[in-house]
Amino acid sequence: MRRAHCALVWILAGLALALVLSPAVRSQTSAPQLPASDPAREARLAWWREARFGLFMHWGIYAVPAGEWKGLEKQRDLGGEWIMQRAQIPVKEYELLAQQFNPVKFDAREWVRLAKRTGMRYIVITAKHCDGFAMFASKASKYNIVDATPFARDPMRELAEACRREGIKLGFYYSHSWDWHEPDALGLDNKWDFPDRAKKDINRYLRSKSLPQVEELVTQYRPALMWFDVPNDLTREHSQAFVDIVRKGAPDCIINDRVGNRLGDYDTPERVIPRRPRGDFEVCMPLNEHWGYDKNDHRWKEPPVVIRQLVEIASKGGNYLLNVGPTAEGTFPAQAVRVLTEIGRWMDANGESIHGTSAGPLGAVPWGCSTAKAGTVYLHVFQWPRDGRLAVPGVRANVKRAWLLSDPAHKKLGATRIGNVDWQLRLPAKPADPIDSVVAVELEGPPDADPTTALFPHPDYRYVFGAAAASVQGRGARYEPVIRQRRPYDRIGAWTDPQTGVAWQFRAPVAGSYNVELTYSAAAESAGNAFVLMAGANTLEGKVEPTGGLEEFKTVTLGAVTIQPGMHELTVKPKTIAPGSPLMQLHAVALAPVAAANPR
Ligand code: FHN
Repeated sequence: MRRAHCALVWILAGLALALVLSPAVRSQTSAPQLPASDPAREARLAWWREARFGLFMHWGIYAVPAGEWKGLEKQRDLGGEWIMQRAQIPVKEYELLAQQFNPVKFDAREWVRLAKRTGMRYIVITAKHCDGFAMFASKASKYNIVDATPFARDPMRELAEACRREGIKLGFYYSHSWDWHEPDALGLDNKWDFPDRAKKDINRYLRSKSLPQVEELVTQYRPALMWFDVPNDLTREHSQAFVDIVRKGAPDCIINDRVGNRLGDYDTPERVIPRRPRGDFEVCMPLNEHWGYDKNDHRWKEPPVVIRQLVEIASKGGNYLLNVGPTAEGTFPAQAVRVLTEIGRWMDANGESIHGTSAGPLGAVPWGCSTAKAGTVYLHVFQWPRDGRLAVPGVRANVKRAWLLSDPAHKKLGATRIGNVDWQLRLPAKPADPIDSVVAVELEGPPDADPTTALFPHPDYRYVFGAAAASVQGRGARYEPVIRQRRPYDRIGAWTDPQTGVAWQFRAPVAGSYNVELTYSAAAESAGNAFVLMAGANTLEGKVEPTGGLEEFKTVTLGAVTIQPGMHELTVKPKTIAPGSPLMQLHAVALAPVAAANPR
C-alpha cells in the first residue's frame, strides 16, 4: 500500500481547505459506516431505504471501442470502461474517441421510464469514470461531452429533468482519485504517459479538476446521491473536502462509502451479497460481466437470477444497484431491455414486498427468505413445498392472516402452529410465480422472532449446510470463498489436520428421515482418505474418491439418518488423512428428505 509522506497546506478559491497530506491509507470501503445515531444521516437515507432497487449505468467514450482495441481483446479482457488502462492507450490517442462519440439515439426519458418500469426508484450514472472524460458540461475541464464531442449536449442535465418529471432520484458516479487522463492523479495512475510518480502532485489534481467538478455536479444538477469510487491514496482530509463540498452544495445528498476514509453514509459491497444483514448497504452488480458496454459480453443474468438476488439483498436490509452499460449510440443493449422488462413484470405484482421493507425476521430458511414492513412479513418462496405446507420458523407472534400477495382477492391461507416457535401455512398446490411466490403474513404485534431458531431441516425440503455457514473447529482447515470464474465453488479447503473438523448447529422442528449428500472435490492424492459424519444421534462414515481435480465437484449420498425434533449438531471430521494430502474440498452437506411422510 502506497503512503504519501508530505505535508502541504493550500487554499482553494472560495473554500478554505487545509489539505495536509499525512500517510495515505487505503479507505476501508468494507468497514461499517457512520453510527446510525446521526439524525441528518437518517433523514438523508429515508428515500434510499425505501427505494431498495436502483439502476447503475456506466456510460462514456469507452462505449466507442466497446471492449475491443487493435486485437488485444483476443489476448485478454479489456474491461469495457477499463480499456484505456488495460490497453495502455496514450491520452492523445484515447482523446480521439471523444470525436467519435455522438449518441444520437440517447433519450433520457426513455432510460428513466425503463428504470421506473423495472421497479427501480433511483439511477446512478457515471459523470466521470477513471478515464477522466466528463459526461457533463464542465468549466473545470474542456475534456467533456459538451465541448469535446459532436454530440455537444449535456446528458446529465437531460437525465436530471427526466428524473424530476418521473419522480426518480438521480445520483452521479464520480471517480475522484483515479484519472488516467491527468498527469497528477494518483491511485492506479497512468504510468504509460506519466511514468514518474514522484512528480505527481495529487493536490494539484484535486484542486484543478476533481474538487471543482464535484462542486459543478452538486450545484448544477442537485443530485440525491454522490457515488464516489476508488478512493485509493486519498487522506481523510481529502475525503472530508469532498464531503464538505457535497454537504455545502446539496445538503440532503447521500454520499457512499467510497468517498473514502469511512466518511460515507452506507457500504457498497461489489458483486457479492453479504452473508448476513449489516446496516445500510447497497450491492452493485453488472447485469452481464462488464460495467461499461462490451460488445462481446453476452453473459446476461436472466430474470430469475436477478429477482432472487434483489429479494435476498432486501431480506438483509440492503439495496440492489443493478448496472447496464449503454452503447455509444445512447441505447441499452436489447438483452438488457428484455431482462429489465421481465423483472418489471415481477415487481408490478410483488414490489410491495421490496420497496420500503426492512430485513426479514426469519433466519436461514430452506425455501427462500423474508422481508418485513410495519406488521407484515413477506415470505419469498423460491422452493414451493410439495404438499402445500410451508413451515415458518422462529416466529412467536400469532398469525392474524396470510395471503398470496399476487392474489387480488387476498384469499386467506390456513395457518397453524407446529411448535412453540414455528408456524405452518397451507398453500395452494401450485406456486403463484415460478421465480418467487410472495406470501404476505400479518402478525399480531411484532414478530418476536428468533432467527437463530431458523428452520432446517424439514421433511418438505432438501436443506443445504454450505461451507460458508460452517464453523471450522481447529486450525488445520479454512473456508475458501468463490473467486469469479477461477473458483466457482466455495469450500472448506487446506484440510490437512486430522484433529480439525467442521460443524453446523441446526434445529429440527419435527422428526424426519433424510439422505445425507456430500458435495466435494478431491485430487488423486486424497484417494482413500476417510471421514466421519455425525448428524444428531446418527454416525456415517465415508471414503474420499478422486473427482478429477480440485475444481471438479461431485455429490455423493452417504446414507440415511433420522432426525428427532430439537437442537442438533452436524459435524464432519477426518478419520484418516494421507500425509501431505488434504482430506478433500468440502462444498456442502445436504439432508434430502427420504419420504414426504411427516409425523405432524
Ligand atoms: O474499477 C471500477 C469499475 O470500473 C467499476 O466502476 C466498479 C463499480 O463499482 N468500481 C470499480 C471497481 O471496484
